[in-house]
Amino acid sequence: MKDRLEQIKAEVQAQIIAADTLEKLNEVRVSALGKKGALTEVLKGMKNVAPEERPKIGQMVNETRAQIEAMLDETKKQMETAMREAKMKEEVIDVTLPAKKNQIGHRHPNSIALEEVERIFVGMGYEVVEGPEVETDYYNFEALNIPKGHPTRDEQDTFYINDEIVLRTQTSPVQVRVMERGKLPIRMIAPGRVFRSDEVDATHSPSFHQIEGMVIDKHITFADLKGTLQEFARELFGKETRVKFRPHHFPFTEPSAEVDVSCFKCGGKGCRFCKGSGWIEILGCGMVHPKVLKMSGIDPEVYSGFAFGIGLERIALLKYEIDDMRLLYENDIRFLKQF
Ligand code: 2U9
Repeated sequence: MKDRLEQIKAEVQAQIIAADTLEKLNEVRVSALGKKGALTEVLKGMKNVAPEERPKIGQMVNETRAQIEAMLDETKKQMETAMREAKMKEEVIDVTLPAKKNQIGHRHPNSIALEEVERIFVGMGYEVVEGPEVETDYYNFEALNIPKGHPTRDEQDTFYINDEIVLRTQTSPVQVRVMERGKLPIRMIAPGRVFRSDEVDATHSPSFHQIEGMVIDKHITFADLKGTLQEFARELFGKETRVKFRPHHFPFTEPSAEVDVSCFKCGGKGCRFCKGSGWIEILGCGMVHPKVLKMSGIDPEVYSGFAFGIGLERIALLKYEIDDMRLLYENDIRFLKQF
């Protein structure tokens, strides 16, 4: 019996040495001392031992159990100490190392330009309204006097979800929705992302941003439009800025115009920036077409209004003298940090 106990002790000791994790050590404890363990087997065999031998054998089993428990406890303690030391070593902080610099983001030139434009119009009493980027054909085209087959549908070719659902080509649908609400007068700007199926180059992108504006009230005239945009241009490009309205055509406004500002680099004398002309084109505008008013439930005999559209990227490129629109979409922090 003594030999058997010595044998068990040796086997368990070997298992303890082989155990390299706390989990494995615990498995050794269970297999050695548990209900189905080797020592319990020995105790179960006591019934075959002569009664006078039993106390002695019982004592030997208890001693072996105590020795095994001591080995297990000692090994567990050593393992825990080793693990703690390894963790401390791993997590050691070298206070002499230079601190990591926090990378702070930067506002995008588009955002800076948009905030500037919003500030100017909010200062004139305009409301900022947003709307969906995925629109129906009706709101994006029909309600703006661009029926199916109209040539403007080619210029503003877009991405079709299906025959009736499109990615908006302009933010004008936002104005249509506001007009339909029927609450007049209206004085609003609608900034947001728009889409056109254009190839990417230095001045085009299939996704860009616009800020459109609209005023509708009784007795609104082209003079109101001129005064408003003149004031806007002065605020954005400087007090000396002059504006020039060139006749143009849009299906949703009549009459329509494109607006140039005097070059803020040379004051209008002509330089490389304005390609020698002294003028820079910044936006399109016009009086809201009576058909457009009528379609959204506004009586053109009583109310009139003006509207304008500005390409946000164009403003950002001009203001910050960036010569390639693609830079605005690359999110290179070295570029963005300059503004
Ligand atoms: C309604 C009625 C009229 C919005 C307008 C323009 C002129 C215009 C261009 C500017 C640069 C588009 O991003 S761009 O290429 N836009 O020239 N937009 S008038 O007129 C409206 C809008 C809504 C109900």
